Amino acid sequence: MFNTLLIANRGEIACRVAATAQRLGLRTIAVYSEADANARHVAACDAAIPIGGPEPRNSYLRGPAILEAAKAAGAQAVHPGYGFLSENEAFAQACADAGIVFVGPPASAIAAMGSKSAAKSLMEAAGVPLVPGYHGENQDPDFLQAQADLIGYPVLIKASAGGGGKGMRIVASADAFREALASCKREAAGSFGDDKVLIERYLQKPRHIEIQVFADSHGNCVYLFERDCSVQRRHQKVIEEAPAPGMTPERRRAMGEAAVAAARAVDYVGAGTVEFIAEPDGRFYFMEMNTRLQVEHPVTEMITGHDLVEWQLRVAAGEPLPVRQDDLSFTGHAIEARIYAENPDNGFLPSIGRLDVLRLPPHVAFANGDVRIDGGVREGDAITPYYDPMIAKLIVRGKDREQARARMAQALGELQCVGVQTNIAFLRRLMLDDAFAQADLDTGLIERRHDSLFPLPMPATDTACALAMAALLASQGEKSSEPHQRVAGADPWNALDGWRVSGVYEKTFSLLDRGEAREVVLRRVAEQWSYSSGETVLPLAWQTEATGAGQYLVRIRLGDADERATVIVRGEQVHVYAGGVPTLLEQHDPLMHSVDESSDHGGSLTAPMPGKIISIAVKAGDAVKAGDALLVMEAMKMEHTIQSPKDGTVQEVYFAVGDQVGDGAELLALD
Ligand code: MV4
Repeated sequence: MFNTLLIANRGEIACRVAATAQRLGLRTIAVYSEADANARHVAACDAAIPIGGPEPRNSYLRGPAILEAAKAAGAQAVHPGYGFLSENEAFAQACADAGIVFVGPPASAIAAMGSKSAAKSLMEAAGVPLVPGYHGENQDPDFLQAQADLIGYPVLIKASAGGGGKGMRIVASADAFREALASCKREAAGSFGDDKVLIERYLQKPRHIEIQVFADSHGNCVYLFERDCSVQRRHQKVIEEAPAPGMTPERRRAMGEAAVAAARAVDYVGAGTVEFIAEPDGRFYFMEMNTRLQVEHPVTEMITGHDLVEWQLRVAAGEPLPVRQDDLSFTGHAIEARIYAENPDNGFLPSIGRLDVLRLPPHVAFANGDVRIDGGVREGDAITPYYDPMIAKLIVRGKDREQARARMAQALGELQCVGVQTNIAFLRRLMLDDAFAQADLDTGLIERRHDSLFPLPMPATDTACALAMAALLASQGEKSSEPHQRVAGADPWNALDGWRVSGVYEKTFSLLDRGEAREVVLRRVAEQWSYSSGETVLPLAWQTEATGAGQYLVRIRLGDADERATVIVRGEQVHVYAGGVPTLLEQHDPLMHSVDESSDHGGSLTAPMPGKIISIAVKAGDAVKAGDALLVMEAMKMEHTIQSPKDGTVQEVYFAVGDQVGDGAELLALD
């Protein structure tokens, strides 16, 4: 085994790799960009080397600078993580040429899987099942049309050099083929510099099932079963699980053996994933091979009990695989949810900002090995526009899918994250969704279930309002409704304005709930407290305990119901974490500004992050309504729709399709 490992990545995967490397006694070297000088992965490693500016192309994508860092640090090996240089053939080769071990497959295997059509030919020769179609050299439109007619419609035209859903066209019938072909070739030439396409039968309700494979440099290759990653949104995985629901032992073996054949066909070494697309009846076809460790590898680790990063390091050091196929088995069920700083109610736009509060397991219940968190950021860190806005991966295990799903829903309900918007509540709804619960999985699940996954926001409950009120009282020195628990010597009534001193004490709290004003009133008549909001009047008792700056553990009895919550008061915001559903309320001074004003975004609209304009839906003079799509930006490999914040008329659009825009750039003017 080597003694020094350079980790050519950042965030959770860099932390993940560092943890295993350190357990094995290796010295770990981080590299970092200017944006990451104080990042968690830098702190996690034994030493760190700066490699350039915040943009990936100036740092984490600079192969030569990273190799120099490895040499300077005396590292014998480089782990590329995922993304960045992990599937970069030139970097893998440059490492090999420099005598430094690239923890991944040989450059030749990366190259062999890089082209879709070449990979399909290799797989065909290796006996791996392919979607019926044509992936040859002949690109004559008449010939391709004839192939499509033979396959039968609908067909899918795919750019050979494409990936991640780019450069694909569904063609429903023969008369639409020519135009779709021309358009797909135009996009492929523009996006990939290569207009070669292939034609496949289009599968209508596909599942994404992938097989984890592992090969060593001694000719051994095994599969570690499957992961189901069907729950995706715009080709971004949202939930991954293992094993795949409904998988039979026979099909598991057939897919595993096909995946091993695929790996062997390219002389694979290390961790790899063979992706299949599966039909509802279980038939499966090779899609592509990812020549790296994947984001979702923890679900495989949870059910097999093997540390895949340890295997990677051992294999890279020339050791044989620790087990043979027959030694491998799995137990239970694991689910991973990707927790992102993004806003599900606005096209999943990344939410940039500081993570003021981040409470992840093990503070949640059952943190006993059945819950795992792979995180890349700490409380107080910033989510920047430069990198993928993933906060953490939450992975849970249960004895079966039902238990894992219930635990995931519970754990998601207990996460506390203040400062940026997150997809946590969305993920929890997904866990509780009927189609997901019944494992009715396919790549269209999120769209199909849109109405139940994006419910109209409900008004805050009286319980949540009372909990918020109790925390606000605590922040003003009124810790409990029990008189004897008041701080000795302090006169709480002085701390509170708005009390009437005539036997009846009364205080009104003006709150904003989803932008709407809501008044809740606390009253005391004799020794009896009450909460009222609208028509509701209920007896109230409360008890609080400060657990951090602006953070309270609150217990209330409202009517005859007991409830407890963590409440975080941050500026005007009051975050109530109770009963699995977080509620955000805001303190609102009705004299300071009207509700209308506070929801008015003014006349301009700015870019929420740096990126490229890829389409514009409006022009000067167009009337738009709040929520209308105005333009689409691409940033961090994802598309983001910019919506109108209000009804109005477009005055001017300042950019054109293809323009690069900076963070905060004014995009258009609305009257
Ligand atoms: C397909 C398909 C249906 N039929 N191929 C999308 C990304 C690319 N790697 C392969 N993809 C697909 N190929 C045929 N013949 C549907 C998809 C597809 C998809 C595949 C896996 C996971 C999510 C997906 C979402 C939309 C479309």
